[in-house]
Amino acid sequence: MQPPAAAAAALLWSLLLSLDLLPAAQPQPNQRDVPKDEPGAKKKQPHIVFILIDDQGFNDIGYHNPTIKTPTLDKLAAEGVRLENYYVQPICTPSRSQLMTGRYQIHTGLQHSIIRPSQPSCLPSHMDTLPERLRQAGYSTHLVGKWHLGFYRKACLPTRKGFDTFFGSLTGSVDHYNYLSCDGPGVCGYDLHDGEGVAWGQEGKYSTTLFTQRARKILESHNPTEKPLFLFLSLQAVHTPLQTPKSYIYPYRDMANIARRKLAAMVSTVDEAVRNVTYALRKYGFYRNSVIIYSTDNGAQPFTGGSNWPLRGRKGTYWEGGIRGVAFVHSPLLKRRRRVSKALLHITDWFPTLVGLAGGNISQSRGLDGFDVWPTISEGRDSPRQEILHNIDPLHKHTSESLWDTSIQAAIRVGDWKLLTGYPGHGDWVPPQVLPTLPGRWWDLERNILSPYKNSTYKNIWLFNITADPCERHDLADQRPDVVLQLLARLAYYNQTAVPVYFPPDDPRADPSQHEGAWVPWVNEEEEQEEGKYEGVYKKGRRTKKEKKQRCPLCKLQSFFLKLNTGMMSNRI
Ligand SMILES: *[C@@H]1O[C@H](CO)[C@@H](O)[C@H](O)[C@H]1NC(C)=O
Ligand SMILES: *[C@@H]1O[C@H](CO)[C@@H](O)[C@H](O)[C@H]1NC(C)=O
Ligand SMILES: *[C@@H]1O[C@H](CO)[C@@H](O)[C@H](O)[C@H]1NC(C)=O
Ligand SMILES: *[C@@H]1O[C@H](CO)[C@@H](O)[C@H](O)[C@H]1NC(C)=O
Ligand SMILES: *[C@@H]1O[C@H](CO)[C@@H](O)[C@H](O)[C@H]1NC(C)=O
Ligand SMILES: [Ca+2]
Repeated sequence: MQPPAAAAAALLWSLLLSLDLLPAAQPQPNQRDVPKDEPGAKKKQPHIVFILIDDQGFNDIGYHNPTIKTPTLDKLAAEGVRLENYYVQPICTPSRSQLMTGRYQIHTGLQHSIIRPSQPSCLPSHMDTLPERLRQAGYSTHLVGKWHLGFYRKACLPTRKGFDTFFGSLTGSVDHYNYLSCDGPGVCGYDLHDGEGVAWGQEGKYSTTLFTQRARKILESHNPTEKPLFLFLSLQAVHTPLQTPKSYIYPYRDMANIARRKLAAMVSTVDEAVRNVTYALRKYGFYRNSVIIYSTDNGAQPFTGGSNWPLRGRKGTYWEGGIRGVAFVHSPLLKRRRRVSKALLHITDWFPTLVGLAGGNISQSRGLDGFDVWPTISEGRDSPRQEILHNIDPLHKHTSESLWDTSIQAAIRVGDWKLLTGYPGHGDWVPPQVLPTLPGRWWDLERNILSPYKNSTYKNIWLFNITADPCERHDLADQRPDVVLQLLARLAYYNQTAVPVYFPPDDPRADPSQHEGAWVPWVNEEEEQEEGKYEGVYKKGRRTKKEKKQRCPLCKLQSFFLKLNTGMMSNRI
């Protein structure tokens, strides 16, 4: 039996389809013209410092949770504009791809999951990037830290995608001290790069400190009056492995849960890094003409110390805990400071917003999904954004469903309303872990007993008024089939504009053992473009793990649940 709303929706839907009455076919009002203010008045180009944190949860910052000590971040946010209705994507590559391109994943082919180290995939070759547009506007552009947008060929590297310089890692999950990154058992390599070469010999230096030092060097050696600067500081913190110098853990010694203690310490290290960067901005003469943006890339993973409480869900899910991001803007150029903004904003908005601030030209950037939201952030004007397509992932689908494809994982926000279809990921509310030791895996197992898989009558549609119910506790799908239909129609509209998913299988030539132990591009520029080869084809491509012998009777059950659970949210994401 289907839930009534789903059944009703399915019925109405097929009716609409047969009558060809879909609003999807009509032009849509989502894209608004943004009036250009003060034409002719050439503004001074501000220095732009974008600080992206990896996996910092909603409850992992001092101003949301005083047990986390972030005095610098709290102060910068309080003096600037805190973004409290701001959205990112639920995992790394998707968020980063949207930041760099200003486009939704349905328009880049990156709808499905992350780019794993061995996958021959990266940003679409024809698509312009934020740093390219800023460079075109006269900026000097630098990436320090994590890329995670593919590197199988040189044309994918940050230095070929608009950055003058790059110092950092190419893959998604790197050890903070030895810079090793693994893609499955035994497939490990060194992943720290300077420009297009491997930056050997940095073992033992803690990533957050190393990257902050590089950021300071860039500021020190750049003349702020000569050329505007775009610094993208993309820290590996607070992603696993949970590592940080001991001195930062000490203040949290009373925190009983060890993972939480370490994560809190990592956040405090980030706080100090941001203090150092802002200090350098002042010292070297950038600050007065600068815009500092601080943002997480996705929600936290509660099993490794993070917390999105009281929001529902976690990293890798389309519940608010996965996508409602911690962020603020700090700048002496803000017209109305010391504010909390409740305007609906999304990570794709930075592209047009920052190119706009830079006095650049986006008329050649076709199909942007972001909006210039500077007047919203700076002056408190209404957001031009009324909707967010959180995603449509046709490869993430329940099997053998006869409903219209509400079995496909998709999520959309329209005004107050949010609709989720398919399997949105685990929807538990996870309070911060306070017990000293609660084995993550068993805890996971316990939660998974409620897994919707294997239940032929699982739910496919949820509807929430996020404004009234940010924690997603009151599903209104049954009460408001009319709204469900409207939002399904919006999904169908977006789906018409989608490109096929690009998710190629692993390429064994990527193995670092064939490249002196480092993760580096492995496809020659002369070789034919891989892009397009795997369009729309669902190939998991992961190396088949050697089956471990079952040592205990419960292991089978445990690994079954683990498999279900880690489909798209393994620690490596
Ligand atoms: C901040 O700067 C101080 C002084 O140079 C340095 O000791 C510390 O390691 C830096 N912190 C980080 C996180 O980079
Ligand atoms: C932006 O670029 C387009 C196309 O190259 C050009 O026609 C237009 O004049 C440019 N606009 C500005 C403000 O430079
Ligand atoms: C989305 O569009 C594709 C390509 O046109 C189509 O094959 C697919 O069925 C659509 N998805 C849904 C859920 O309608
Ligand atoms: C399947 O899911 C539905 C809806 O969530 C629930 O009411 C039902 O009890 C579940 N059935 C089983 C066998 O778990
Ligand atoms: C959502 O809830 C808010 C707060 O209760 C309310 O003001 C708003 O009208 C609701 N939105 C819709 C579309 O019903
Ligand atoms: Ca992340």
